[in-house]
Amino acid sequence: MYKLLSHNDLDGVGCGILAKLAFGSEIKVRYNSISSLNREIGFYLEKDDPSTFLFITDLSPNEENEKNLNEHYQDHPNIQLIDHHKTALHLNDYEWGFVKVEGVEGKLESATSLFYEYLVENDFLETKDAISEFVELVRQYDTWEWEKNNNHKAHSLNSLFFLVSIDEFEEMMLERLSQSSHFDFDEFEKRLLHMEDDKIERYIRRKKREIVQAKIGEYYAGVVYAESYHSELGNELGKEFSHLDYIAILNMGGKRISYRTIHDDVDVSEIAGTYGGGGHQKASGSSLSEEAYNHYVLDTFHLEPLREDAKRNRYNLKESDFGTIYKNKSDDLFLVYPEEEKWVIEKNKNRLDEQFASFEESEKFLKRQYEAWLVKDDMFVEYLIKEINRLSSN
Ligand SMILES: [Mn+2]
Repeated sequence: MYKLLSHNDLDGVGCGILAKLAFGSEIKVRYNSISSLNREIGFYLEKDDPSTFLFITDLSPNEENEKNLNEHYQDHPNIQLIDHHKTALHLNDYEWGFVKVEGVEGKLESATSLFYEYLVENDFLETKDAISEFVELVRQYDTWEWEKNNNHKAHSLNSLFFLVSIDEFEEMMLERLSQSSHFDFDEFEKRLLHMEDDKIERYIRRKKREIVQAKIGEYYAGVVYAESYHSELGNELGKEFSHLDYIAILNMGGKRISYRTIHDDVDVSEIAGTYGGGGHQKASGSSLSEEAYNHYVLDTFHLEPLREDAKRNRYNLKESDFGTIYKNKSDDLFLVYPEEEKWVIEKNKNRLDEQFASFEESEKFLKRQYEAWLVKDDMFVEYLIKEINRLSSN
């Protein structure tokens, strides 16, 4: 018998689907959240027949289970862990661990792509176009390469994953992958996915107007309430407000927090760890403990939302030699401009002491300290006219 413990997201379930294609009724598959994996590993070690071959994909055990699994492996070498998260690289020290973040030419791996290779190499599964195409869509979604490649099909696959239950999704995909020569959506799904896309877009637009900024510990966080689309939100809000270190997404009903960052130098698994949670460098979660409640809810409840930068400007542009104008909620006006190889900021015509090596740094400072946003062209023009009038009357 085989058993697979995998993550409950698209990449994790992708592994489960491949496992079922390869082993059929010979494999038992259990999908887990990051936190429930260790309970399942404990269950395997205590209750399952020790001859059961265990796969773990897209997730990694805690330190204690890492030891327990290794002990088990000494007597029963029937464990294979396959993961692609940087945070799991230390598991490569074990014979049963295989963790690879990047493949050739910097291609980012996913658990599904690694597991597919493993199954094919070990003759558990034969390659087939439909399966390879499915695996590639999962990989692109999980690594967000789809966005760079503008591969909307990958995003749609994840939307479909959330539109139905995991069981239904598994069943649909198993049928499609075993019967079709190429992977595609049918006409009904395409229409449904189109509507779903619009819905996600509207949802994100609304959340952009609700997010508040808070300094929590040493980090600047964006705090927003949302029950759905956490990956999309984390990514979109992270890019819109890139001066923030990370986005905290609060699910009040579920009493959970998701932490997402788009930055390589912020590790949100550490932040989740301070509230008893965990996860990966760019995506993690914790429960909403009393301490977390105080930091993220109580201390931020009175705050006004951040404002987005003006989008369709032709004159008030970032990194302009003429200067760029920002405003904050107290109606202070800021001018950012280059001066002798540095970038400087004026606040209501008074020069701030700080100097910056790049425009990005000056803007980050401005947004962190003052929650300022890029104003629309009409305000920029108004400012210029006032300046000209002032200069000509002198
Ligand atoms: Mn993954």
